[in-house]
Amino acid sequence: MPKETLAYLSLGSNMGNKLYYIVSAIQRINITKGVRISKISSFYETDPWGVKEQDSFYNIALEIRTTLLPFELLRTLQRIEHELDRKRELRWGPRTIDIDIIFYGDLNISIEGLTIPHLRYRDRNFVLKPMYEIYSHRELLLKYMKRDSCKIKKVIPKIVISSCLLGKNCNYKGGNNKNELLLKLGDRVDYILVCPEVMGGLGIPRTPAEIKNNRVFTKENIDITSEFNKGALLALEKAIKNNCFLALMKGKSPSCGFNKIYSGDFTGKLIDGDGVTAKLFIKNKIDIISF
Ligand code: PH2
Ligand code: MG
Ligand code: MG
Repeated sequence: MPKETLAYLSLGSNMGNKLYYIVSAIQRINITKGVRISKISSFYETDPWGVKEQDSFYNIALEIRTTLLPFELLRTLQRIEHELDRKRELRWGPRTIDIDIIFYGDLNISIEGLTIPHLRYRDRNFVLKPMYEIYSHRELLLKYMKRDSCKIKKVIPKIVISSCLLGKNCNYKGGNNKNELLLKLGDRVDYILVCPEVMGGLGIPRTPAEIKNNRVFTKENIDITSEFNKGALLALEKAIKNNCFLALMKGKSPSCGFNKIYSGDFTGKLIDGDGVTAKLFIKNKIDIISF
């Protein structure tokens, strides 16, 4: 086993659905081989630093434990930025997602394209403040914080989530699909829990269901499309009431699945498509991240 190094990352977004980009980056970092997220800071809404004429940012910091070498980590983070629509344009200008390495163990290097510790972290409260929550030598950060007068405000974003992902026993088997990363994120966000199938009146446990020709059938071939439609509408209503534009949804499911769902033959095969609630969310401009 190669040794794990403690590293700190700063994430920022100020284009499109900022919350979607930040949480997507968290998910992608966490599923990277050789990287696991050990701490997540609060979310901060921050005044633009550097170039003033742009939208405000969302910023957070992460503590990770990684077996990747610094340049491997850098390349991984750049790949994730690229996957999340990052275009290299104006310096300090608008971006969908920026993922910077602040510390990597106690390494000090400056080579082409990579300086660790980050060259400007000491001048930036949008890096220091989130880091302060999760860094063990916090006094070190405190003395720099006074230099920067840019406004920065802690926020607790509201995010819709499939209840089963938080460990609620509401899936069709009567079990759950608990996700440790999402439980950890729960300290920093306000989750709006939905289980569209239960909201639509179906029981726990229940007969498995899949989508065929745009309708939902149980394995016993009973059409339960109306229950799924009802649950989807109630889930949408809850999202809208709470002003949510991001949903973390259980993958492959006939209600919550996004991009991939089961084929309708009960063989375990996946096809391109969306669950009933996922489809309604997309139509109503609620972005989905699939877990
Ligand atoms: N990133 C920049 C430039 N300015 N300002 C804030 N508030 N947050 C950022 O993440 C940020 C910035 C370039 O990386
Ligand atoms: Mg940056
Ligand atoms: Mg960067």
